[in-house]
Amino acid sequence: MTRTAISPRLATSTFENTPYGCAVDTDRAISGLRGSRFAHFEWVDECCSTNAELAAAALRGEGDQVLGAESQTAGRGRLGRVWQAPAGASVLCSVLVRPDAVLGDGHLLTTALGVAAVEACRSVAGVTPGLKWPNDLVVQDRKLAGILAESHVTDGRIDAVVIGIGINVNWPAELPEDLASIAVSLNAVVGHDVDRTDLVVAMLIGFERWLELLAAPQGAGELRDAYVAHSATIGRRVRVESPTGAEEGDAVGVETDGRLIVDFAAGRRSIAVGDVVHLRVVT
Ligand code: BT5
Repeated sequence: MTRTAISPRLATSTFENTPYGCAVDTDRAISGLRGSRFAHFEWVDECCSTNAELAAAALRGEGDQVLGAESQTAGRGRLGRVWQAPAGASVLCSVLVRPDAVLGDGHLLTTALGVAAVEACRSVAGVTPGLKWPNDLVVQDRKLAGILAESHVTDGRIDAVVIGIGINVNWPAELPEDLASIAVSLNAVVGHDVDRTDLVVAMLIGFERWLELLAAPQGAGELRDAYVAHSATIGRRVRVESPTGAEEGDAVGVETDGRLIVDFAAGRRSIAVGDVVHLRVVT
Protein backbone atom coordinates (compact mmCIF):
# COMPACT_ATOMS: atom_id res chain seq x y z
CA MET A 1 0.00 0.00 0.00
CA THR A 2 1.28 3.46 -0.80
CA ARG A 3 1.22 5.38 2.46
CA THR A 4 2.19 8.79 1.23
CA ALA A 5 1.05 12.02 2.84
CA ILE A 6 -2.43 13.16 2.03
CA SER A 7 -2.39 15.37 -1.03
CA PRO A 8 -2.84 19.11 -0.60
CA ARG A 9 -5.92 20.88 -1.87
CA LEU A 10 -5.81 21.08 -5.63
CA ALA A 11 -8.71 22.24 -7.71
CA THR A 12 -9.27 20.62 -11.06
CA SER A 13 -12.34 20.16 -13.14
CA THR A 14 -11.21 17.21 -15.16
CA PHE A 15 -11.75 13.56 -14.39
CA GLU A 16 -8.12 12.65 -14.12
CA ASN A 17 -6.20 10.94 -11.39
CA THR A 18 -5.48 14.30 -9.83
CA PRO A 19 -6.59 15.23 -6.30
CA TYR A 20 -9.78 17.22 -6.33
CA GLY A 21 -11.08 19.29 -3.42
CA CYS A 22 -10.08 19.07 0.26
CA ALA A 23 -8.32 15.93 1.52
CA VAL A 24 -9.88 13.89 4.30
CA ASP A 25 -8.48 15.20 7.59
CA THR A 26 -7.18 12.07 9.30
CA ASP A 27 -6.48 13.77 12.65
CA ARG A 28 -9.99 15.18 12.85
CA ALA A 29 -11.48 11.83 11.85
CA ILE A 30 -9.46 9.95 14.46
CA SER A 31 -10.47 12.43 17.13
CA GLY A 32 -14.15 12.05 16.11
CA LEU A 33 -13.82 8.27 16.34
CA ARG A 34 -11.85 8.14 19.60
CA GLY A 35 -13.34 5.53 21.93
CA SER A 36 -15.45 3.99 19.18
CA ARG A 37 -15.19 0.51 17.69
CA PHE A 38 -13.56 2.13 14.67
CA ALA A 39 -10.84 4.09 16.44
CA HIS A 40 -8.30 2.15 14.36
CA PHE A 41 -8.69 4.45 11.35
CA GLU A 42 -6.25 5.04 8.56
CA TRP A 43 -6.62 7.12 5.41
CA VAL A 44 -3.98 6.81 2.71
CA ASP A 45 -3.26 8.71 -0.43
CA GLU A 46 -3.53 5.73 -2.73
CA CYS A 47 -3.91 1.99 -2.61
CA CYS A 48 -5.09 -0.70 -4.99
CA SER A 49 -8.43 -1.30 -3.29
CA THR A 50 -9.34 -0.65 0.33
CA ASN A 51 -11.31 -3.91 0.30
CA ALA A 52 -8.29 -5.84 -0.97
CA GLU A 53 -6.02 -4.25 1.65
CA LEU A 54 -8.36 -5.13 4.50
CA ALA A 55 -8.88 -8.64 3.14
CA ALA A 56 -5.13 -9.07 3.53
CA ALA A 57 -5.36 -7.61 7.05
CA ALA A 58 -8.12 -10.13 7.86
CA LEU A 59 -5.87 -12.97 6.70
CA ARG A 60 -3.11 -11.64 8.95
CA GLY A 61 -5.53 -11.98 11.86
CA GLU A 62 -5.98 -8.26 12.47
CA GLY A 63 -9.07 -6.88 14.24
CA ASP A 64 -11.71 -4.20 13.55
CA GLN A 65 -10.34 -1.29 11.57
CA VAL A 66 -11.11 1.22 8.84
CA LEU A 67 -9.02 2.02 5.79
CA GLY A 68 -9.84 4.86 3.43
CA ALA A 69 -8.03 6.15 0.38
CA GLU A 70 -8.00 9.30 -1.66
CA SER A 71 -7.75 7.11 -4.73
CA GLN A 72 -7.66 3.45 -5.72
CA THR A 73 -5.79 1.93 -8.62
CA ALA A 74 -8.01 -1.16 -8.71
CA GLY A 75 -11.30 -0.17 -7.06
CA ARG A 76 -13.72 -3.01 -7.43
CA GLY A 77 -17.47 -3.49 -7.50
CA ARG A 78 -19.45 -6.67 -7.24
CA LEU A 79 -18.97 -9.55 -9.69
CA GLY A 80 -15.59 -8.31 -10.86
CA ARG A 81 -16.87 -4.91 -11.95
CA VAL A 82 -14.74 -1.77 -11.71
CA TRP A 83 -15.38 1.08 -9.26
CA GLN A 84 -14.23 4.38 -10.72
CA ALA A 85 -13.52 7.57 -8.82
CA PRO A 86 -11.42 10.64 -9.48
CA ALA A 87 -8.73 11.12 -6.81
CA GLY A 88 -9.70 13.05 -3.70
CA ALA A 89 -13.38 13.37 -4.54
CA SER A 90 -15.09 10.47 -2.78
CA VAL A 91 -15.39 8.53 0.40
CA LEU A 92 -13.59 5.34 -0.60
CA CYS A 93 -13.27 3.21 2.47
CA SER A 94 -13.62 -0.25 3.90
CA VAL A 95 -14.35 -1.56 7.34
CA LEU A 96 -12.99 -4.83 8.67
CA VAL A 97 -15.35 -6.34 11.20
CA ARG A 98 -14.84 -9.50 13.19
CA PRO A 99 -18.47 -10.48 13.57
CA ASP A 100 -19.76 -12.15 16.70
CA ALA A 101 -22.43 -14.82 16.61
CA VAL A 102 -25.23 -12.29 16.05
CA LEU A 103 -23.46 -10.61 13.19
CA GLY A 104 -22.25 -13.83 11.60
CA ASP A 105 -24.59 -12.83 8.80
CA GLY A 106 -22.68 -10.53 6.44
CA HIS A 107 -25.94 -9.28 5.03
CA LEU A 108 -26.90 -7.49 8.29
CA LEU A 109 -23.54 -5.72 8.32
CA THR A 110 -24.00 -4.54 4.75
CA THR A 111 -27.49 -3.32 5.45
CA ALA A 112 -26.30 -1.52 8.58
CA LEU A 113 -23.58 0.28 6.63
CA GLY A 114 -26.03 1.24 3.88
CA VAL A 115 -28.51 2.71 6.35
CA ALA A 116 -25.71 4.46 8.24
CA ALA A 117 -24.46 5.99 4.98
CA VAL A 118 -27.94 7.28 4.14
CA GLU A 119 -28.26 8.80 7.61
CA ALA A 120 -24.80 10.39 7.34
CA CYS A 121 -25.69 11.98 3.98
CA ARG A 122 -28.83 13.36 5.59
CA SER A 123 -27.10 14.78 8.67
CA VAL A 124 -23.96 16.11 6.96
CA ALA A 125 -25.20 17.12 3.49
CA GLY A 126 -28.94 17.52 4.03
CA VAL A 127 -29.70 14.94 1.31
CA THR A 128 -31.46 11.66 2.03
CA PRO A 129 -30.59 9.16 -0.70
CA GLY A 130 -32.74 6.09 -1.30
CA LEU A 131 -31.47 2.54 -0.98
CA LYS A 132 -31.67 0.58 -4.20
CA TRP A 133 -31.65 -3.13 -3.61
CA PRO A 134 -29.41 -4.71 -2.73
CA ASN A 135 -27.20 -1.91 -1.44
CA ASP A 136 -26.75 1.11 -3.68
CA LEU A 137 -27.46 4.63 -2.50
CA VAL A 138 -29.32 6.52 -5.20
CA VAL A 139 -30.62 10.02 -5.77
CA GLN A 140 -33.28 10.27 -8.46
CA ASP A 141 -32.30 6.82 -9.70
CA ARG A 142 -28.67 7.79 -10.18
CA LYS A 143 -26.04 5.93 -8.23
CA LEU A 144 -24.44 7.97 -5.46
CA ALA A 145 -22.72 5.09 -3.68
CA GLY A 146 -22.10 1.37 -3.90
CA ILE A 147 -21.26 -1.18 -1.24
CA LEU A 148 -19.18 -4.32 -1.59
CA ALA A 149 -19.12 -6.88 1.22
CA GLU A 150 -16.68 -9.74 1.18
CA SER A 151 -16.73 -12.47 3.81
CA HIS A 152 -13.76 -14.47 4.96
CA VAL A 153 -14.67 -17.98 5.94
CA THR A 154 -12.58 -20.28 8.11
CA ASP A 155 -13.78 -23.81 8.89
CA GLY A 156 -17.20 -23.02 7.44
CA ARG A 157 -17.67 -19.99 9.69
CA ILE A 158 -17.49 -16.31 8.75
CA ASP A 159 -14.63 -14.95 10.83
CA ALA A 160 -14.22 -11.57 9.15
CA VAL A 161 -16.25 -9.36 6.86
CA VAL A 162 -14.79 -6.52 4.83
CA ILE A 163 -17.42 -4.00 3.79
CA GLY A 164 -16.34 -1.30 1.40
CA ILE A 165 -18.24 1.74 0.32
CA GLY A 166 -17.60 4.28 -2.38
CA ILE A 167 -19.60 7.51 -2.05
CA ASN A 168 -19.31 10.15 -4.77
CA VAL A 169 -18.95 13.37 -2.81
CA ASN A 170 -17.17 16.29 -4.50
CA TRP A 171 -16.87 15.28 -8.11
CA PRO A 172 -15.86 17.41 -11.06
CA ALA A 173 -18.75 18.39 -13.31
CA GLU A 174 -17.68 16.25 -16.25
CA LEU A 175 -18.11 12.55 -15.65
CA PRO A 176 -16.67 9.81 -17.84
CA GLU A 177 -19.07 8.87 -20.61
CA ASP A 178 -20.00 5.51 -19.12
CA LEU A 179 -21.01 7.09 -15.80
CA ALA A 180 -22.59 10.31 -17.06
CA SER A 181 -26.12 8.93 -17.27
CA ILE A 182 -26.03 6.63 -14.23
CA ALA A 183 -23.94 8.32 -11.51
CA VAL A 184 -24.40 11.35 -9.30
CA SER A 185 -22.30 13.12 -6.70
CA LEU A 186 -23.39 14.85 -3.49
CA ASN A 187 -21.94 18.22 -4.52
CA ALA A 188 -24.01 18.15 -7.71
CA VAL A 189 -27.15 17.56 -5.64
CA VAL A 190 -26.56 20.22 -2.97
CA GLY A 191 -24.71 22.76 -5.09
CA HIS A 192 -21.57 22.97 -2.96
CA ASP A 193 -18.74 20.78 -1.67
CA VAL A 194 -19.47 18.48 1.25
CA ASP A 195 -16.98 17.81 4.07
CA ARG A 196 -15.79 14.25 3.48
CA THR A 197 -14.26 13.98 6.95
CA ASP A 198 -17.59 14.80 8.64
CA LEU A 199 -19.34 12.40 6.29
CA VAL A 200 -17.09 9.41 6.97
CA VAL A 201 -17.07 10.01 10.73
CA ALA A 202 -20.88 10.32 10.87
CA MET A 203 -21.24 7.16 8.82
CA LEU A 204 -18.89 5.14 11.05
CA ILE A 205 -20.49 6.38 14.28
CA GLY A 206 -23.91 5.49 12.86
CA PHE A 207 -22.62 2.11 11.70
CA GLU A 208 -21.33 1.36 15.20
CA ARG A 209 -24.69 2.37 16.66
CA TRP A 210 -26.49 -0.06 14.36
CA LEU A 211 -24.06 -2.85 15.24
CA GLU A 212 -24.74 -2.26 18.93
CA LEU A 213 -28.47 -2.30 18.27
CA LEU A 214 -28.16 -5.54 16.34
CA ALA A 215 -26.87 -7.20 19.49
CA ALA A 216 -30.33 -6.62 21.05
CA PRO A 217 -33.21 -8.97 20.21
CA GLN A 218 -35.23 -6.32 18.37
CA GLY A 219 -32.21 -4.97 16.49
CA ALA A 220 -32.59 -6.88 13.21
CA GLY A 221 -36.26 -5.84 12.99
CA GLU A 222 -35.41 -2.18 13.59
CA LEU A 223 -32.70 -2.27 10.97
CA ARG A 224 -35.05 -3.87 8.48
CA ASP A 225 -37.67 -1.17 9.20
CA ALA A 226 -35.05 1.54 8.61
CA TYR A 227 -33.95 -0.16 5.39
CA VAL A 228 -37.55 -0.39 4.18
CA ALA A 229 -38.22 3.25 5.12
CA HIS A 230 -35.29 4.31 2.92
CA SER A 231 -35.92 1.80 0.15
CA ALA A 232 -36.08 3.22 -3.35
CA THR A 233 -36.93 -0.22 -4.75
CA ILE A 234 -40.04 -1.26 -2.83
CA GLY A 235 -43.09 -0.05 -4.73
CA ARG A 236 -41.29 -0.11 -8.08
CA ARG A 237 -41.74 -2.26 -11.12
CA VAL A 238 -38.31 -3.89 -11.43
CA ARG A 239 -36.34 -5.99 -13.85
CA VAL A 240 -34.41 -8.58 -11.90
CA GLU A 241 -31.25 -9.60 -13.71
CA SER A 242 -29.28 -12.69 -12.82
CA PRO A 243 -26.87 -14.98 -14.68
CA THR A 244 -29.86 -17.14 -15.62
CA GLY A 245 -31.84 -14.33 -17.23
CA ALA A 246 -34.05 -11.31 -16.60
CA GLU A 247 -37.59 -11.13 -15.30
CA GLU A 248 -39.97 -8.26 -14.53
CA GLY A 249 -42.12 -7.95 -11.45
CA ASP A 250 -43.27 -5.62 -8.67
CA ALA A 251 -40.96 -5.21 -5.68
CA VAL A 252 -43.18 -5.42 -2.60
CA GLY A 253 -40.88 -5.86 0.38
CA VAL A 254 -37.66 -7.16 1.90
CA GLU A 255 -37.25 -10.21 4.12
CA THR A 256 -35.31 -9.89 7.40
CA ASP A 257 -32.51 -11.85 5.75
CA GLY A 258 -32.28 -9.18 3.04
CA ARG A 259 -33.96 -11.02 0.17
CA LEU A 260 -36.11 -8.83 -2.08
CA ILE A 261 -39.75 -9.92 -2.28
CA VAL A 262 -41.04 -9.61 -5.84
CA ASP A 263 -44.47 -10.33 -7.30
CA PHE A 264 -43.86 -11.90 -10.70
CA ALA A 265 -46.61 -12.92 -13.12
CA ALA A 266 -46.01 -16.51 -12.01
CA GLY A 267 -46.23 -15.69 -8.31
CA ARG A 268 -44.33 -14.16 -5.38
CA ARG A 269 -40.66 -15.03 -4.87
CA SER A 270 -37.81 -13.76 -2.71
CA ILE A 271 -34.62 -12.91 -4.55
CA ALA A 272 -31.32 -13.54 -2.82
CA VAL A 273 -28.81 -12.34 -5.42
CA GLY A 274 -28.92 -10.34 -8.61
CA ASP A 275 -29.19 -6.81 -9.91
CA VAL A 276 -32.39 -4.86 -10.24
CA VAL A 277 -33.25 -2.19 -12.75
CA HIS A 278 -35.88 0.26 -11.54
CA LEU A 279 -38.77 0.65 -13.95
CA ARG A 280 -41.93 2.63 -13.26
CA VAL A 281 -43.46 3.35 -9.86
CA VAL A 282 -46.24 0.88 -9.12
CA THR A 283 -49.43 2.60 -8.04
C1 BT5 B 1 -20.79 -1.67 -6.21
O1 BT5 B 1 -20.64 -2.65 -7.13
O2 BT5 B 1 -21.59 -0.78 -6.26
C2 BT5 B 1 -19.79 -1.75 -5.07
C3 BT5 B 1 -18.80 -0.63 -5.12
C4 BT5 B 1 -17.88 -0.63 -3.92
C5 BT5 B 1 -16.75 0.35 -4.07
C6 BT5 B 1 -15.94 0.48 -2.81
S1 BT5 B 1 -14.83 1.80 -2.90
C7 BT5 B 1 -14.04 1.28 -1.46
C8 BT5 B 1 -14.00 -0.22 -1.51
N1 BT5 B 1 -12.82 -0.70 -2.18
C9 BT5 B 1 -13.11 -1.32 -3.34
O3 BT5 B 1 -12.27 -1.80 -4.13
N2 BT5 B 1 -14.43 -1.34 -3.51
C10 BT5 B 1 -15.13 -0.73 -2.41
P1 BT5 B 1 -21.67 -2.90 -8.32
O4 BT5 B 1 -23.07 -2.96 -7.78
O5 BT5 B 1 -21.14 -4.09 -9.04
O6 BT5 B 1 -21.58 -1.61 -9.22
C11 BT5 B 1 -20.50 -1.41 -10.10
C12 BT5 B 1 -21.02 -0.59 -11.27
O7 BT5 B 1 -21.33 0.75 -10.82
C13 BT5 B 1 -19.99 -0.42 -12.39
O8 BT5 B 1 -20.09 -1.49 -13.30
C14 BT5 B 1 -20.41 0.90 -13.01
O9 BT5 B 1 -21.51 0.72 -13.90
C15 BT5 B 1 -20.97 1.68 -11.83
N3 BT5 B 1 -19.98 2.58 -11.24
C16 BT5 B 1 -18.63 2.49 -11.19
N4 BT5 B 1 -18.10 3.50 -10.51
C17 BT5 B 1 -19.14 4.28 -10.12
C18 BT5 B 1 -19.26 5.47 -9.37
N5 BT5 B 1 -18.21 6.08 -8.84
N6 BT5 B 1 -20.51 5.99 -9.18
C19 BT5 B 1 -21.60 5.38 -9.67
N7 BT5 B 1 -21.55 4.25 -10.37
C20 BT5 B 1 -20.34 3.70 -10.59
